[in-house]
Amino acid sequence: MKVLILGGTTEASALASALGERGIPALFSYAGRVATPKPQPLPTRVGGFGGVTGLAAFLGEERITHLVDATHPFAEQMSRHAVAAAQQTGIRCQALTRPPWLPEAGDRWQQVASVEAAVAALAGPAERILLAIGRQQLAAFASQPQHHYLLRLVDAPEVAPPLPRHRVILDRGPFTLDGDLALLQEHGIQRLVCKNAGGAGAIAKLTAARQLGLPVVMIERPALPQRQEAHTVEEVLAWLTHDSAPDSAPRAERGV
Ligand code: 3Y8
Ligand code: NAP
Repeated sequence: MKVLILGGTTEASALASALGERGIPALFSYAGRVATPKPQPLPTRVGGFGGVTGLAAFLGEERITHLVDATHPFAEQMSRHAVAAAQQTGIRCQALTRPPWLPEAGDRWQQVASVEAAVAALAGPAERILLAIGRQQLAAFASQPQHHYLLRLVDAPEVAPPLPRHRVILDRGPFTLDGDLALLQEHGIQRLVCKNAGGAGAIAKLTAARQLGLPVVMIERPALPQRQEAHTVEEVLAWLTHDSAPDSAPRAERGV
């Protein structure tokens, strides 16, 4: 058995630790989006594969037997490529993902379907807005220049974002409730924009917004291809163990 983890999330890191502790042969993969990605307890590669063809070739060259797509729910293209490469090569593939957040009593969410819809939702008088969607999609908000944006980024942007009034804070999650409460209060934030990432790493800002009674523009997830999904590391380990059992056919099929 040899596992390839497509990483970049808290769940991917937890799976990497579990495989490392069990001595299960595995590789970890980052896209190379940030300058210093978190070190992993597995051999790690950084950078794209070169599309579906490149990924399929990599799976063969590295003799991967199991592909785990533990990328972020918004990493749509990587997830589509993982499904396609697994189909092409016949290699088993499972996604490790977390359920979306759901609004609770006291939440003031405006759920939108895309970044573009989130931009449109900001039409109106100037506000102080926490834009907690990272770096890649900031330019879209240039069409709502009236706001003062607080941008939380992992790395300092090479070029200033095209937002006339903005401030950058550099921070990498997982985030804490105390930290996010202080951030929202210190900067007088009046509205948040974020992605429905799910998971524990970025939920603090939503709890803080609820406590402060702040509205949230929540960008819902893109549709992902049909695939086998696990929500916990234990489910992935069971899948790997079951698959590697000497005769992994279900008992009923073994006629016992
Ligand atoms: C490079 C690798 C771990 C993983 C930690 C999780 C939690 C903290 C919360 C906010 C939201 C955001 C952003 C975020 C979170 C975890 C997780 C998560 C959101 C790192 C990491 C990589 C990235 C890429 C980066 C994106 C950006 C998105 C910042 C590592 C730290 C906003 C997503 O500058 C850039 O180009 C950044 C790009 C993709 C979204 C964007 O479009 O800008 N993540 N984030 C991965 C790679 O190269 O393959 O160093 O850990 C990982 C984590 N970021 O092991 O503990 O599991 O989600 N990441 C979002 O959710 O909206 C921050 O500020 O509140
Ligand atoms: P994406 O748009 O779905 O993927 C774009 C391309 O980036 C892919 O086609 C692939 O390039 C490369 N890629 C993506 N993830 C990779 C990985 N783990 N290993 C190797 N190559 C990868 O991806 P994204 O949304 O930019 O996310 C990039 C990384 O950041 C992922 O690891 C993801 O888990 C992490 N992340 C993303 C978000 C987010 O909000 N999108 C949040 C937290 C963490 P090729 O086509 O050349 O193979």
